[in-house]
Amino acid sequence: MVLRHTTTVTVEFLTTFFIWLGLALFIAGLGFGLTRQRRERGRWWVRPGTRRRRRTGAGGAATDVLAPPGEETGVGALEVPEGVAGRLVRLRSRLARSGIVGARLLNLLSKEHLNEADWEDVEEALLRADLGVDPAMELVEKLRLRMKVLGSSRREDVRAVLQELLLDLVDPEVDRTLHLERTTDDAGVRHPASVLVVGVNGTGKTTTVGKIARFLVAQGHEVVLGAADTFRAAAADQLQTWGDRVGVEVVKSDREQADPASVAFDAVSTARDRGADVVLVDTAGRLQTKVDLMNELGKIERVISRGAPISEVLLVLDATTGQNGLRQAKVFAEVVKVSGIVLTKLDGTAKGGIVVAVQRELGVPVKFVGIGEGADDLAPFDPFAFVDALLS
Ligand SMILES: Nc1nc2c(ncn2[C@@H]2O[C@H](COP(=O)(O)OP(=O)(O)OP(=O)(O)O)[C@@H](O)[C@H]2O)c(=O)[nH]1
Ligand SMILES: [Mg+2]
Repeated sequence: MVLRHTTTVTVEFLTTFFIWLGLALFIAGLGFGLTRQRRERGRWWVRPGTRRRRRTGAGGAATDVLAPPGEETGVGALEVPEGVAGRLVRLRSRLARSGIVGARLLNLLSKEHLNEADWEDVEEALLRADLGVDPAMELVEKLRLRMKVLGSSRREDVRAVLQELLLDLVDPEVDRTLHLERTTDDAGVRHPASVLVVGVNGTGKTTTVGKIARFLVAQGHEVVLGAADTFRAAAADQLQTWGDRVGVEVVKSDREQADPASVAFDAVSTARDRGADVVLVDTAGRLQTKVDLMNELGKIERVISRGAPISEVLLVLDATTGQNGLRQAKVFAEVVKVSGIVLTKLDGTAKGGIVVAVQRELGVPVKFVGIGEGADDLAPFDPFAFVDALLS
Protein backbone atom coordinates (compact mmCIF):
# COMPACT_ATOMS: atom_id res chain seq x y z
CA MET A 1 0.00 0.00 0.00
CA VAL A 2 2.71 2.41 1.09
CA LEU A 3 4.90 1.20 -1.82
CA ARG A 4 2.08 1.84 -4.37
CA HIS A 5 1.53 5.35 -2.96
CA THR A 6 5.27 6.17 -3.16
CA THR A 7 5.45 4.97 -6.79
CA THR A 8 2.45 7.17 -7.78
CA VAL A 9 4.05 10.28 -6.19
CA THR A 10 7.40 9.60 -7.94
CA VAL A 11 5.69 9.17 -11.35
CA GLU A 12 3.71 12.45 -10.87
CA PHE A 13 6.86 14.28 -9.78
CA LEU A 14 8.89 13.02 -12.76
CA THR A 15 6.10 13.87 -15.23
CA THR A 16 5.85 17.44 -13.91
CA PHE A 17 9.64 17.79 -13.92
CA PHE A 18 9.98 16.68 -17.56
CA ILE A 19 7.11 18.92 -18.70
CA TRP A 20 8.80 22.00 -17.13
CA LEU A 21 12.22 20.99 -18.45
CA GLY A 22 10.77 20.64 -21.99
CA LEU A 23 9.09 24.02 -21.73
CA ALA A 24 12.30 25.72 -20.52
CA LEU A 25 14.36 24.18 -23.32
CA PHE A 26 11.77 25.27 -25.91
CA ILE A 27 11.83 28.88 -24.71
CA ALA A 28 15.65 28.98 -24.59
CA GLY A 29 15.85 27.53 -28.11
CA LEU A 30 13.38 30.05 -29.46
CA GLY A 31 15.36 32.97 -28.01
CA PHE A 32 18.68 31.68 -29.34
CA GLY A 33 17.23 31.13 -32.83
CA LEU A 34 15.81 34.65 -33.05
CA THR A 35 19.03 36.30 -31.93
CA ARG A 36 21.04 34.38 -34.53
CA GLN A 37 18.60 35.24 -37.27
CA ARG A 38 18.89 38.98 -36.41
CA ARG A 39 22.70 38.83 -36.31
CA GLU A 40 22.80 37.17 -39.71
CA ARG A 41 20.57 39.93 -41.13
CA GLY A 42 22.99 42.59 -39.94
CA ARG A 43 22.89 45.06 -37.11
CA TRP A 44 19.64 44.23 -35.50
CA TRP A 45 19.26 47.53 -33.68
CA VAL A 46 18.92 49.33 -36.98
CA ARG A 47 15.53 49.24 -38.62
CA PRO A 48 15.64 47.35 -41.96
CA GLY A 49 16.45 49.71 -44.81
CA THR A 50 18.19 52.27 -42.62
CA ARG A 51 21.80 52.79 -41.79
CA ARG A 52 23.21 54.52 -38.80
CA ARG A 53 22.92 58.26 -39.22
CA ARG A 54 25.58 60.71 -38.23
CA ARG A 55 24.18 63.89 -36.79
CA THR A 56 26.37 66.82 -37.60
CA GLY A 57 25.82 70.40 -36.62
CA ALA A 58 27.74 73.54 -37.29
CA GLY A 59 26.62 77.08 -36.98
CA GLY A 60 23.33 75.94 -35.55
CA ALA A 61 22.47 73.92 -38.65
CA ALA A 62 22.15 70.21 -38.14
CA THR A 63 22.06 67.76 -41.00
CA ASP A 64 21.39 64.08 -41.04
CA VAL A 65 23.87 62.28 -43.19
CA LEU A 66 23.10 58.87 -44.55
CA ALA A 67 26.26 56.83 -44.40
CA PRO A 68 27.34 55.53 -47.78
CA PRO A 69 26.81 51.82 -48.54
CA GLY A 70 29.34 49.61 -46.89
CA GLU A 71 30.03 52.08 -44.14
CA GLU A 72 28.50 51.10 -40.86
CA THR A 73 29.96 53.49 -38.35
CA GLY A 74 28.85 56.67 -40.09
CA VAL A 75 32.28 58.24 -39.46
CA GLY A 76 33.72 59.83 -42.59
CA ALA A 77 30.41 60.13 -44.46
CA LEU A 78 30.87 63.21 -46.61
CA GLU A 79 28.23 65.67 -47.68
CA VAL A 80 27.94 66.94 -51.23
CA PRO A 81 27.77 70.76 -51.14
CA GLU A 82 25.41 72.63 -53.42
CA GLY A 83 26.56 74.32 -56.66
CA VAL A 84 26.03 77.98 -57.61
CA ALA A 85 22.69 77.74 -59.47
CA GLY A 86 20.71 76.40 -56.50
CA ARG A 87 22.22 79.03 -54.22
CA LEU A 88 21.06 81.89 -56.43
CA VAL A 89 17.53 80.53 -56.50
CA ARG A 90 17.59 80.51 -52.70
CA LEU A 91 19.08 84.00 -52.60
CA ARG A 92 15.94 85.34 -54.29
CA SER A 93 13.54 83.57 -51.98
CA ARG A 94 15.49 84.30 -48.77
CA LEU A 95 15.60 88.01 -49.48
CA ALA A 96 11.83 88.15 -49.38
CA ARG A 97 11.94 90.35 -46.27
CA SER A 98 14.03 92.91 -48.10
CA GLY A 99 11.09 93.13 -50.50
CA ILE A 100 9.27 95.13 -47.83
CA VAL A 101 11.39 98.16 -48.78
CA GLY A 102 10.72 97.73 -52.48
CA ALA A 103 6.98 97.30 -51.96
CA ARG A 104 6.85 100.48 -49.83
CA LEU A 105 8.75 102.46 -52.48
CA LEU A 106 6.57 101.14 -55.27
CA ASN A 107 3.42 102.08 -53.36
CA LEU A 108 4.68 105.57 -52.63
CA LEU A 109 5.91 106.27 -56.14
CA SER A 110 2.81 104.89 -57.84
CA LYS A 111 0.64 107.71 -56.42
CA GLU A 112 -0.73 110.00 -59.06
CA HIS A 113 0.53 113.28 -57.62
CA LEU A 114 3.57 113.11 -55.41
CA ASN A 115 3.88 115.98 -52.93
CA GLU A 116 6.83 116.95 -50.71
CA ALA A 117 5.60 114.77 -47.87
CA ASP A 118 5.58 111.76 -50.20
CA TRP A 119 9.17 112.42 -51.25
CA GLU A 120 10.16 112.65 -47.60
CA ASP A 121 8.54 109.26 -47.06
CA VAL A 122 10.54 107.87 -49.97
CA GLU A 123 13.75 109.17 -48.43
CA GLU A 124 12.81 107.77 -45.05
CA ALA A 125 12.14 104.33 -46.52
CA LEU A 126 15.60 104.34 -48.09
CA LEU A 127 17.26 105.43 -44.87
CA ARG A 128 15.42 102.76 -42.92
CA ALA A 129 16.85 100.18 -45.32
CA ASP A 130 20.33 101.40 -44.32
CA LEU A 131 21.22 102.78 -47.68
CA GLY A 132 23.17 105.61 -46.04
CA VAL A 133 22.37 109.33 -46.15
CA ASP A 134 24.27 110.34 -49.29
CA PRO A 135 23.14 107.44 -51.52
CA ALA A 136 19.54 107.90 -50.27
CA MET A 137 19.50 111.62 -51.13
CA GLU A 138 21.11 111.00 -54.50
CA LEU A 139 18.57 108.34 -55.32
CA VAL A 140 15.67 110.62 -54.37
CA GLU A 141 17.04 113.39 -56.66
CA LYS A 142 17.35 110.96 -59.56
CA LEU A 143 13.91 109.55 -58.89
CA ARG A 144 12.32 112.99 -58.87
CA LEU A 145 13.85 113.75 -62.24
CA ARG A 146 12.99 110.41 -63.79
CA MET A 147 9.42 110.41 -62.49
CA LYS A 148 8.87 113.87 -64.00
CA VAL A 149 10.21 112.71 -67.38
CA LEU A 150 8.27 109.44 -67.15
CA GLY A 151 4.97 111.23 -66.60
CA SER A 152 3.36 107.96 -65.54
CA SER A 153 2.36 106.45 -62.23
CA ARG A 154 1.78 102.96 -63.62
CA ARG A 155 3.31 100.47 -61.22
CA GLU A 156 5.20 98.65 -63.97
CA ASP A 157 6.78 101.88 -65.26
CA VAL A 158 7.75 102.94 -61.77
CA ARG A 159 9.22 99.51 -61.10
CA ALA A 160 11.37 99.71 -64.25
CA VAL A 161 12.78 103.11 -63.21
CA LEU A 162 13.48 101.93 -59.67
CA GLN A 163 15.11 98.76 -60.93
CA GLU A 164 17.46 100.71 -63.18
CA LEU A 165 18.45 103.24 -60.51
CA LEU A 166 18.92 100.67 -57.74
CA LEU A 167 21.04 98.51 -60.02
CA ASP A 168 23.19 101.55 -60.78
CA LEU A 169 23.68 102.08 -57.06
CA VAL A 170 24.64 98.47 -56.39
CA ASP A 171 26.90 98.61 -59.46
CA PRO A 172 26.76 95.43 -61.53
CA GLU A 173 30.10 96.24 -63.22
CA VAL A 174 32.20 95.68 -60.10
CA ASP A 175 34.41 92.58 -60.06
CA ARG A 176 33.01 90.35 -57.35
CA THR A 177 34.90 87.19 -58.08
CA LEU A 178 36.99 85.56 -55.41
CA HIS A 179 40.60 85.80 -56.58
CA LEU A 180 42.13 82.41 -56.05
CA GLU A 181 45.05 82.33 -58.46
CA ARG A 182 47.94 80.18 -57.24
CA THR A 183 51.39 81.63 -57.59
CA THR A 184 54.81 80.12 -58.23
CA ASP A 185 57.80 81.87 -56.64
CA ASP A 186 61.30 82.35 -58.09
CA ALA A 187 62.43 79.07 -56.54
CA GLY A 188 59.65 77.26 -58.41
CA VAL A 189 57.56 76.62 -55.29
CA ARG A 190 53.83 76.67 -55.89
CA HIS A 191 51.81 78.53 -53.29
CA PRO A 192 48.12 78.07 -52.59
CA ALA A 193 45.71 80.99 -52.80
CA SER A 194 45.13 82.35 -49.30
CA VAL A 195 41.99 83.88 -47.83
CA LEU A 196 41.92 85.61 -44.45
CA VAL A 197 38.53 86.07 -42.79
CA VAL A 198 38.13 88.88 -40.24
CA GLY A 199 35.39 90.75 -38.38
CA VAL A 200 33.93 91.61 -34.99
CA ASN A 201 32.50 89.01 -32.60
CA GLY A 202 29.60 86.89 -33.72
CA THR A 203 29.22 88.27 -37.23
CA GLY A 204 29.47 84.77 -38.70
CA LYS A 205 33.18 84.38 -39.57
CA THR A 206 33.60 80.71 -38.70
CA THR A 207 30.30 79.80 -40.32
CA THR A 208 31.36 81.74 -43.41
CA VAL A 209 34.74 79.98 -43.58
CA GLY A 210 32.90 76.65 -43.39
CA LYS A 211 30.39 77.72 -46.01
CA ILE A 212 33.07 79.05 -48.40
CA ALA A 213 35.01 75.80 -47.99
CA ARG A 214 31.91 73.90 -49.12
CA PHE A 215 31.39 76.34 -51.98
CA LEU A 216 34.97 75.75 -53.17
CA VAL A 217 34.80 71.99 -52.68
CA ALA A 218 31.67 71.96 -54.85
CA GLN A 219 33.79 73.57 -57.57
CA GLY A 220 36.50 70.93 -57.27
CA HIS A 221 39.09 72.93 -55.29
CA GLU A 222 41.28 71.28 -52.72
CA VAL A 223 40.94 73.32 -49.54
CA VAL A 224 42.75 73.53 -46.18
CA LEU A 225 41.31 75.45 -43.21
CA GLY A 226 43.33 77.27 -40.56
CA ALA A 227 41.79 77.74 -37.10
CA ALA A 228 43.58 80.95 -36.08
CA ASP A 229 40.90 81.73 -33.51
CA THR A 230 42.88 80.44 -30.54
CA PHE A 231 40.83 82.46 -28.08
CA ARG A 232 38.42 79.63 -27.38
CA ALA A 233 39.08 75.90 -27.87
CA ALA A 234 35.50 75.59 -29.08
CA ALA A 235 36.29 77.78 -32.09
CA ALA A 236 38.72 75.23 -33.52
CA ASP A 237 36.25 72.41 -32.85
CA GLN A 238 33.52 74.39 -34.61
CA LEU A 239 35.75 74.71 -37.68
CA GLN A 240 36.78 71.05 -37.46
CA THR A 241 33.11 70.06 -37.68
CA TRP A 242 32.73 72.10 -40.87
CA GLY A 243 35.89 70.53 -42.30
CA ASP A 244 34.85 66.98 -41.41
CA ARG A 245 31.55 67.35 -43.20
CA VAL A 246 33.24 67.81 -46.57
CA GLY A 247 36.57 66.05 -45.96
CA VAL A 248 38.66 69.21 -45.63
CA GLU A 249 41.77 69.24 -43.46
CA VAL A 250 41.78 71.68 -40.53
CA VAL A 251 45.07 72.98 -39.12
CA LYS A 252 44.76 74.00 -35.49
CA SER A 253 46.84 74.33 -32.37
CA ASP A 254 46.60 71.77 -29.60
CA ARG A 255 47.14 74.61 -27.15
CA GLU A 256 44.52 77.18 -26.16
CA GLN A 257 45.73 80.81 -26.41
CA ALA A 258 48.42 79.81 -28.94
CA ASP A 259 49.74 82.55 -31.20
CA PRO A 260 47.12 82.90 -33.98
CA ALA A 261 49.77 84.08 -36.44
CA SER A 262 51.73 80.87 -35.97
CA VAL A 263 48.59 78.78 -36.57
CA ALA A 264 47.95 80.80 -39.73
CA PHE A 265 51.55 80.17 -40.80
CA ASP A 266 51.19 76.41 -40.18
CA ALA A 267 47.95 76.35 -42.15
CA VAL A 268 49.57 78.01 -45.16
CA SER A 269 52.62 75.69 -44.96
CA THR A 270 50.39 72.63 -44.70
CA ALA A 271 48.33 73.76 -47.68
CA ARG A 272 51.50 74.34 -49.69
CA ASP A 273 52.96 70.93 -48.73
CA ARG A 274 49.72 69.19 -49.64
CA GLY A 275 49.59 71.00 -53.00
CA ALA A 276 46.16 72.40 -52.02
CA ASP A 277 44.53 75.13 -54.11
CA VAL A 278 43.24 77.34 -51.32
CA VAL A 279 43.83 77.93 -47.61
CA LEU A 280 41.08 79.71 -45.66
CA VAL A 281 42.07 81.20 -42.30
CA ASP A 282 39.46 81.89 -39.63
CA THR A 283 40.26 84.47 -36.93
CA ALA A 284 38.86 85.39 -33.53
CA GLY A 285 36.19 88.06 -33.36
CA ARG A 286 37.57 91.41 -32.22
CA LEU A 287 36.16 94.81 -31.51
CA GLN A 288 37.56 97.43 -33.83
CA THR A 289 38.31 99.59 -30.79
CA LYS A 290 40.81 97.12 -29.27
CA VAL A 291 44.14 98.31 -30.62
CA ASP A 292 46.18 95.24 -29.56
CA LEU A 293 43.77 92.83 -31.18
CA MET A 294 43.66 94.88 -34.35
CA ASN A 295 47.47 94.90 -34.50
CA GLU A 296 47.44 91.14 -34.07
CA LEU A 297 45.36 90.97 -37.24
CA GLY A 298 48.02 92.91 -39.13
CA LYS A 299 50.59 90.37 -37.93
CA ILE A 300 48.46 87.44 -39.14
CA GLU A 301 48.13 89.09 -42.53
CA ARG A 302 51.91 89.62 -42.79
CA VAL A 303 52.66 86.02 -41.83
CA ILE A 304 50.26 84.64 -44.43
CA SER A 305 51.81 86.91 -47.08
CA ARG A 306 55.34 85.72 -46.34
CA GLY A 307 55.56 83.13 -49.14
CA ALA A 308 53.17 84.72 -51.62
CA PRO A 309 50.87 87.74 -51.60
CA ILE A 310 47.61 87.16 -49.77
CA SER A 311 44.77 86.52 -52.25
CA GLU A 312 41.76 87.87 -50.36
CA VAL A 313 40.96 89.47 -47.03
CA LEU A 314 37.25 89.07 -46.44
CA LEU A 315 35.53 91.23 -43.86
CA VAL A 316 32.42 89.61 -42.44
CA LEU A 317 29.65 92.07 -41.56
CA ASP A 318 26.34 91.26 -39.94
CA ALA A 319 23.66 92.92 -42.10
CA THR A 320 21.36 93.36 -39.12
CA THR A 321 23.80 95.72 -37.37
CA GLY A 322 23.24 98.34 -40.06
CA GLN A 323 25.33 101.51 -40.02
CA ASN A 324 27.29 100.18 -37.04
CA GLY A 325 28.78 97.62 -39.41
CA LEU A 326 30.00 100.46 -41.56
CA ARG A 327 32.00 101.96 -38.70
CA GLN A 328 33.58 98.56 -37.99
CA ALA A 329 34.42 98.15 -41.65
CA LYS A 330 36.30 101.44 -41.83
CA VAL A 331 38.61 100.54 -38.92
CA PHE A 332 39.29 97.02 -40.20
CA ALA A 333 40.14 98.43 -43.62
CA GLU A 334 42.78 100.65 -42.00
CA VAL A 335 44.55 97.65 -40.47
CA VAL A 336 44.29 94.98 -43.18
CA LYS A 337 43.78 95.18 -46.93
CA VAL A 338 40.12 94.24 -47.08
CA SER A 339 39.37 93.02 -50.61
CA GLY A 340 35.80 91.82 -50.21
CA ILE A 341 32.82 91.95 -47.89
CA VAL A 342 30.71 89.01 -46.82
CA LEU A 343 27.36 90.31 -45.64
CA THR A 344 25.82 87.69 -43.35
CA LYS A 345 22.28 87.30 -41.97
CA LEU A 346 20.76 89.09 -44.94
CA ASP A 347 17.88 86.65 -44.52
CA GLY A 348 15.45 88.01 -42.01
CA THR A 349 16.39 91.68 -42.34
CA ALA A 350 14.96 94.52 -44.37
CA LYS A 351 18.25 96.39 -44.16
CA GLY A 352 19.72 95.25 -47.45
CA GLY A 353 20.73 98.84 -48.24
CA ILE A 354 23.97 98.28 -46.32
CA VAL A 355 25.25 96.57 -49.49
CA VAL A 356 25.33 99.97 -51.19
CA ALA A 357 26.60 101.91 -48.19
CA VAL A 358 29.54 99.65 -47.50
CA GLN A 359 30.65 99.53 -51.11
CA ARG A 360 30.48 103.28 -51.38
CA GLU A 361 32.34 104.00 -48.16
CA LEU A 362 35.09 101.44 -48.54
CA GLY A 363 35.27 101.01 -52.28
CA VAL A 364 35.23 97.27 -51.58
CA PRO A 365 32.63 95.03 -53.21
CA VAL A 366 30.25 92.71 -51.43
CA LYS A 367 31.34 89.31 -52.74
CA PHE A 368 29.15 86.89 -50.80
CA VAL A 369 25.96 87.09 -48.82
CA GLY A 370 24.87 84.81 -45.99
CA ILE A 371 21.23 83.87 -46.39
CA GLY A 372 20.56 81.52 -43.49
CA GLU A 373 22.01 79.10 -40.98
CA GLY A 374 22.09 76.10 -43.31
CA ALA A 375 25.45 74.75 -44.47
CA ASP A 376 25.00 75.99 -48.03
CA ASP A 377 23.19 79.21 -47.17
CA LEU A 378 25.87 81.38 -48.75
CA ALA A 379 25.59 82.80 -52.26
CA PRO A 380 27.86 84.84 -54.46
CA PHE A 381 26.42 88.34 -54.42
CA ASP A 382 24.46 88.85 -57.60
CA PRO A 383 23.27 92.49 -58.06
CA PHE A 384 20.47 91.51 -60.45
CA ALA A 385 19.03 88.88 -58.11
CA PHE A 386 19.38 91.32 -55.22
CA VAL A 387 17.50 94.20 -56.89
CA ASP A 388 14.90 91.76 -58.20
CA ALA A 389 14.34 90.52 -54.66
CA LEU A 390 14.04 94.11 -53.39
CA LEU A 391 11.29 94.84 -55.88
CA SER A 392 9.53 91.47 -55.82
N1 LIG B 1 20.39 83.67 -40.11
C1 LIG B 1 21.71 83.61 -40.33
N2 LIG B 1 22.54 83.27 -39.33
C2 LIG B 1 23.86 83.23 -39.59
C3 LIG B 1 24.39 83.52 -40.86
N3 LIG B 1 25.75 83.41 -40.79
C4 LIG B 1 26.04 83.03 -39.53
N4 LIG B 1 24.92 82.93 -38.78
C5 LIG B 1 24.80 82.59 -37.36
O1 LIG B 1 25.50 83.52 -36.56
C6 LIG B 1 25.96 82.88 -35.37
C7 LIG B 1 27.43 83.21 -35.15
O2 LIG B 1 28.19 82.58 -36.18
P1 LIG B 1 29.75 82.28 -36.02
O3 LIG B 1 30.21 81.78 -37.33
O4 LIG B 1 30.06 81.44 -34.83
O5 LIG B 1 30.29 83.74 -35.78
P2 LIG B 1 31.80 84.19 -35.55
O6 LIG B 1 31.95 85.51 -36.19
O7 LIG B 1 32.73 83.13 -35.97
O8 LIG B 1 31.81 84.35 -33.97
P3 LIG B 1 33.14 84.58 -33.04
O9 LIG B 1 34.19 83.63 -33.52
O10 LIG B 1 32.64 84.30 -31.67
O11 LIG B 1 33.52 86.02 -33.23
C8 LIG B 1 25.70 81.40 -35.56
O12 LIG B 1 24.55 81.06 -34.85
C9 LIG B 1 25.45 81.26 -37.05
O13 LIG B 1 24.60 80.18 -37.37
C10 LIG B 1 23.47 83.89 -41.92
O14 LIG B 1 23.83 84.20 -43.05
N5 LIG B 1 22.14 83.91 -41.59
MG1 LIG C 1 34.28 82.20 -34.94
